[in-house]
Amino acid sequence: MAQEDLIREESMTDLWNVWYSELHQQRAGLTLKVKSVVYSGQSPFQRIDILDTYEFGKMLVLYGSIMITERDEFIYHEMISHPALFTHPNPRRVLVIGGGDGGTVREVLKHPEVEQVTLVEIDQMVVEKCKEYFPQVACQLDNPKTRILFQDGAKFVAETQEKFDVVLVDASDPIGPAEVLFQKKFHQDIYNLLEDGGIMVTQSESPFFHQRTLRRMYENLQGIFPLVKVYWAYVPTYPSGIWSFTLCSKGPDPATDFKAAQYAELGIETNYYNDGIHHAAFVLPNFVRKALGQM
Ligand code: SPD
Repeated sequence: MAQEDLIREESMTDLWNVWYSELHQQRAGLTLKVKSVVYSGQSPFQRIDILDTYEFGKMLVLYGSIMITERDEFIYHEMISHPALFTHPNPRRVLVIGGGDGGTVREVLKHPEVEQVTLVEIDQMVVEKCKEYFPQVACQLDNPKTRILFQDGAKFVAETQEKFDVVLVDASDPIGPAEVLFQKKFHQDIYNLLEDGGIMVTQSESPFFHQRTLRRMYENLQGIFPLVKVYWAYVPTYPSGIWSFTLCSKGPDPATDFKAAQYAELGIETNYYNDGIHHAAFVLPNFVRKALGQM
């Protein structure tokens, strides 16, 4: 083991012995040592905490669930964005539902053909606090190509007359204000506002801990879209570490329509996603295939 990987014993003078624990299924969990509490408050929708941790840097916690940490947010945000954007032939208009931290918008705007990204976030306070405490994540929220609407995402997709090429559902968990973002009616409304050949990606929880949620979403989405594919990424601070996304398409297939030349030419800066991961992420372990009823 490299010397720098060894954690030194904390000295006895370290009296700030505060830990954050997130329980998963009430029977397991993740525990992180906290340096300081940066912010704690209550928005009209949820409790918001920002903690500085030794191992993962600053961390945004909504209603007691970790949303982002400075150290690993890039994985989730790259993986919810680039597989769809390097599959759609010309993603000019992109809609992001949720994602008030701005990480998904940051990744979307690495694609020069995107003319406008619309972020629909229900909780204005999340955007304000992330601009203040996570400037490296929220860095594209003031980009002229970014339009932010503080609205209920489900209401927006049900009522808008606008059309989009790509929709990314960067939801929190299926409890509280985000529960509706996991339901069939919401996904049908997204199908309706997608242009021909449009693509939606939704985060679909942990394939280890949340198999019923994932299976139910997968089956509902198969009833709506002609092509539905689950893929995954490793996110250390999410329950179980393995996290799923579900890509739904009216036409383009991430396996056969990957824009390899454009990927090579663009040379975007990423730390997880690359052309190999684009394909590998769709290869599912057997326990996930079984959970989806594929074997
Ligand atoms: N249990 C954590 C699920 C979080 C998924 N969304 C994160 C939002 C980051 N933009």
